[in-house]
Amino acid sequence: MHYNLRKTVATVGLFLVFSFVLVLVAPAVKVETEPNTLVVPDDYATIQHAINSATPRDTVFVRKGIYNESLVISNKSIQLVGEDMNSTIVVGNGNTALVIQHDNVNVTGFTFKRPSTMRWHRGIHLLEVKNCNVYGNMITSTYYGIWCYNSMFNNVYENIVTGNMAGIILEISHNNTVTRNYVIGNDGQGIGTIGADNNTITENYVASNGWVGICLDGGSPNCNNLISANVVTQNTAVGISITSDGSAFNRIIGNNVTANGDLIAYNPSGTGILLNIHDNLVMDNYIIGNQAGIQLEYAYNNTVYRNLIANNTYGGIRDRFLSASQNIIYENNFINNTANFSQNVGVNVWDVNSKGNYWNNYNGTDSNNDGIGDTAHIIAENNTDYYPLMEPVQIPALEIPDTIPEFPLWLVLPLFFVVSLTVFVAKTKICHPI
Ligand SMILES: [Ca+2]
Repeated sequence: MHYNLRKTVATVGLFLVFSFVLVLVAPAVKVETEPNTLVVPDDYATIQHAINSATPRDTVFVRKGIYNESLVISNKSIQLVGEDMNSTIVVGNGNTALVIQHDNVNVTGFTFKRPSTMRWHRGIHLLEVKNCNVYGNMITSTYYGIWCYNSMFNNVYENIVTGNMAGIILEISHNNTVTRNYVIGNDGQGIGTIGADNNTITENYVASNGWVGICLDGGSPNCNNLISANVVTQNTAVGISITSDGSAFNRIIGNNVTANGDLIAYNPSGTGILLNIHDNLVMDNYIIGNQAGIQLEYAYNNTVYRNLIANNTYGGIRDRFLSASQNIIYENNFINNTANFSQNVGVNVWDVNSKGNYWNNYNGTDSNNDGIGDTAHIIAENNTDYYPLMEPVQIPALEIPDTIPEFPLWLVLPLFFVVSLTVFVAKTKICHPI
């Protein structure tokens, strides 16, 4: 009897305790609320305060103004939206204007700048994140404009990145897209990758950068990247460069690569496309009016197929160190280059399946009218096109959008000239320190 009573009391007690625990736990079950919009400076005096107060999926909306803050988004997925790109300005007062350290963050509508006193400063730093979107911003006067580090599946698009030391850098970052950005007048490289694979760099306007337009280098291998449908023009040394050891299986397709390399003072590196590696594909590009069209340096097993290579002043293809070999170069149009091919002792292949290249200086005949010249075209020692084409190859038209919708050319062109002047002044200062 006593035993049963005790058992009953124990059971009832347990039930009460359990119920109590349930009541305690119930309020902790999260109810998904509608996302809110936090307005700066109406609701919060600083952007960082609003970020700190936001809950996931909220929008922090920032009105026009100049904000001297360095921002960190570290623990939640939010939208950070500026009222107007040109007049919602964040002047970062730390090393970085904005650090994103959480997945699924979107940032748009700002100008990010460096304070005049700070040199080693970054605009937007994506640090170990996924699925973030950075679009419709201007980043200017920083050291790295946009720096993705150890980040994947992010989209960087339709930004204006100008007057920085380097424009957009992907470091140990994979599967990102960099699309329709204006990358103009940066001191060093426009877009660069360092140990980065499987990224897509497409439809960008990459002009007048002080060294290389699009640079796959950084001393680490960069593999399986796609560089397509970009306009790459008037970069001081090189338009598109793949140079780091082990960089393979990258595809450079359908780009407009014009007037790269300093066309006034001879630059030994000056070229439209520079390859210093192996097993990459260069296809359907318009490579016109550069110093050299394509420069090969110790490059081997690359395929150069169906490009228009015209009016380049230091060779259509140039083998700078007499070192390129086993590259497969076929069905290209070589037209009016100062030398269609210069300096070679390595053995390269100039025809595939009985089809070579079109050479505007080939003088042979075609007695059977099959479109292939009767005699081989001797290019250089160890380099012969055995099947020179009588007519130019049909190369697909470039599929490059005329303008980025958000930034029509009437807005960008004046900016471009201002930036060119600024870069020139900045360089003058560096060259002649007081
Ligand atoms: Ca023939």
